[in-house]
Amino acid sequence: MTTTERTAASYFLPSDEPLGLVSPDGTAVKEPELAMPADDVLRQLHRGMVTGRRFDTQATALTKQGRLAVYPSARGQEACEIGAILALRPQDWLFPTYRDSMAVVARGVDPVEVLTLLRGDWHCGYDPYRANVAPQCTPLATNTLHAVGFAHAARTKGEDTVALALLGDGATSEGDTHEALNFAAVWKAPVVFLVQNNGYAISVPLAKQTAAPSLAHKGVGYGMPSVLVDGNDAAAVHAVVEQAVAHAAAGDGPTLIEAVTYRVESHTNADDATRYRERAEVEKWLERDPIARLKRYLTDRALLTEQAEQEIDAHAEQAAAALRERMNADVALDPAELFQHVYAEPTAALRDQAAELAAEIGERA
Ligand SMILES: Cc1ncc(C[n+]2csc(CCOP(=O)(O)OP(=O)(O)O)c2C)c(N)n1
Ligand SMILES: [Mg+2]
Repeated sequence: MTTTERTAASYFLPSDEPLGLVSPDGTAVKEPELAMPADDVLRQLHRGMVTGRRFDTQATALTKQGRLAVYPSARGQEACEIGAILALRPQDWLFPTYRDSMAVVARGVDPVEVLTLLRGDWHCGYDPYRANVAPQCTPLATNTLHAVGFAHAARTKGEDTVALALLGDGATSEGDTHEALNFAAVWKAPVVFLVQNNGYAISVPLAKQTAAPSLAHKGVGYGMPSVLVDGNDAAAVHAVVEQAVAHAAAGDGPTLIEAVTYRVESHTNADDATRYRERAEVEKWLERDPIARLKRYLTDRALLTEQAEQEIDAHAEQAAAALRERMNADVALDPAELFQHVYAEPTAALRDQAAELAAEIGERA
C-alpha cells in the first residue's frame, strides 16, 4: 500500500509523547522510533548549535549597543533552528519568520544581510535566490501560504523542491495557517510545516492558545501525517524533518511537525518575560538545554574531543567578533532604494512616488 492510499486517521496521528533520540541527560533514548543520524551529522548539529547560539547572543548584545532596533532571540530553540536546516537539501527552500535569523544564517546567508531587517534598513537584506531562503515574515503565518504556493508551483513545473515553513505555536491560530495546511494537503504540495512550540506567543501561554491535545494533532484534520517531536533534541528534529522532506519529495505531500521547545529569552529585547512567567519554569527548561545534551552524548561516545570543542568555540567567537565589527560600521542608505525590489517591473504609481521623493530630497539638498 502506498502512503497516498493510507488515509485512516490513525495513520496521520502523532505519538502521545514527543519522539526523541537523545534524552535530556545525554543518554540515548531506549527503543527509539527514529533512526539516529550518522556521527558526522551529529557533530555538524553540535557545531551548528554552538555557532548559532553565539550569533544569537551577539545579536542580542547589538540591541543593547543601539546597533539593532530589535532582536527576537531563538536561544533554547537551537535544536529546531539547526536540526531543520541541516535536514534540507541544497535545492529546497526555507520560509522563515522573524524568530529564525539563526536558521537563515545556518542556511548560508551573510549574518549582516540577515540583520538588516532588524536594524530597520531593509525589509529583506539578502537575495532570496542565493541560498533559497524567502524573506523573514513578521506578519504571523503569511509565510505558510507563501511556502504552499511556491511548493505547488515548483511541483507543477516538475522541479524537485521541498519548502520548509517555520511557524510558532501562536501562528497556528491564524486563519492563514488553516488555509495553508488545508491546500497543502489537498494539492499534496511538497511542504514541511515545522511548528516551534516554544510555549508562548509573546505573553500568551499555549494553554490559552489552543484546546487541542497537541498542535501536531491539527494535521490529522487536514489529512496529513503529523509528528510530535522533542524540540530540544537536535538529532530527533533532524531525523523527522529529513523524513518529512523525503516524503514530500517523493510526491506524498506535506507533513505537520510540532517540536516542543522553549523560548529561554523574552519575546524580544523590548519584552520583559518576568512579568508573565516564573523563573522556576525557565530553570526547568534550562535543564533540557539542546546543546548540553548533544555534547554529553557525543563526549560519552568519544565523538567530541576537548580540542575539537575548543576549536568550535574559537570559530564561533571569531564569527561573532566579525559580525560585531561589521555591524558597528555606520551604513549610508539611499532613500531611492525604497522602491527597489517591490515589483520586477515598477508600477506607474511607484515610479511617480520615487520621482516625488527624489525631487523633495533634491530641494532640501
Ligand atoms: C498577523 C499578526 N498578528 C499579530 C502580530 C503580533 N505578534 C508578533 S509576534 C506574536 C506572537 C507570535 O507567537 P508565536 O507564533 O508562538 O511565535 P514566537 O514569537 O513564539 O516565535 C504576535 C501576536 C503579528 N506579527 N502578525
Ligand atoms: Mg511561540
